[in-house]
Amino acid sequence: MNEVSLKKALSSLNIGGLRYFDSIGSTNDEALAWAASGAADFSLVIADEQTRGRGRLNRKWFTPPGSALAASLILRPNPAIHARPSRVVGLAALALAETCRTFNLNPRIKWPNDILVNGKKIAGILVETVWSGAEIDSLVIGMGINIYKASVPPADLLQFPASSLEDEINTLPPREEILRRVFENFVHWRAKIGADEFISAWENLLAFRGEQVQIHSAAETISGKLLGLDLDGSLRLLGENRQPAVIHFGDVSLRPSA
Ligand code: BT5
Repeated sequence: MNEVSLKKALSSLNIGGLRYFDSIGSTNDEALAWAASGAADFSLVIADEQTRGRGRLNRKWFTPPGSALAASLILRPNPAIHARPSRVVGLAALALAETCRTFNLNPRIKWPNDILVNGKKIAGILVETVWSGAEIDSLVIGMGINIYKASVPPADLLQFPASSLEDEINTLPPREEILRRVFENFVHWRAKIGADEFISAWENLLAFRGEQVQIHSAAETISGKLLGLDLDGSLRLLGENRQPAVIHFGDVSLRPSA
């Protein structure tokens, strides 16, 4: 993978710009700085290796060289995204899940930001915002996808089991081709982000739907049956006392109840 092969693979998409790195700290950090200095809509930062890849809550994201995809996409919000910016994590999740489906896999979205295949995490999403006063200037959508087996971190670094595309399917296309599929799906769903169909497609892919789950945050743990999504992408649960509960995005993690 290099800048030339990426530009060629992505040539049918209307990308705003591309910065490719053999090695970088974090593609999201580079994209946040580029967005703040005026990057065009749909500009991409892609790296072969990340040395300081980030998850949420300053957790680490493992991206060893030659094994994974680490990409950050800069979005300039349109009116539909300004109206419901919290749907953007769903946009990335749908694009990644539908890419897995092109390999005949049966992906699930572990709300809010993980893609599971056969119950194991294969990709993660980190959405960050560049503000202009109280307005969103741009969104940076970081996506890490485990392609080859070497991308899967050792089990002692994980709170949740992980896998790679290579572990799940027989024949893998080049990484550039996988990225092209991700961004094609992204373009498809971005055009529908304001529609009800968007929420139902996202909801239909949720992991643990209809099952008992626990939502952990620093402040509390909430248990309930996972029902689906609200219009802003918040998670709807039926609490143990049969009271409905709505979980907003934030630093929460979802686990199936033991
Ligand atoms: C995420 O965080 O899942 C978001 C990951 C986003 C990574 C992309 S790569 C491109 C862009 N640039 C960045 O710097 N970041 C983004 P979270 O839900 O907090 O999960 C993090 C946890 O996942 C870690 O604490 C590990 O337990 C586990 N983990 C780390 N690397 C992993 C990997 N390659 N595959 C599966 N799990 C991993």
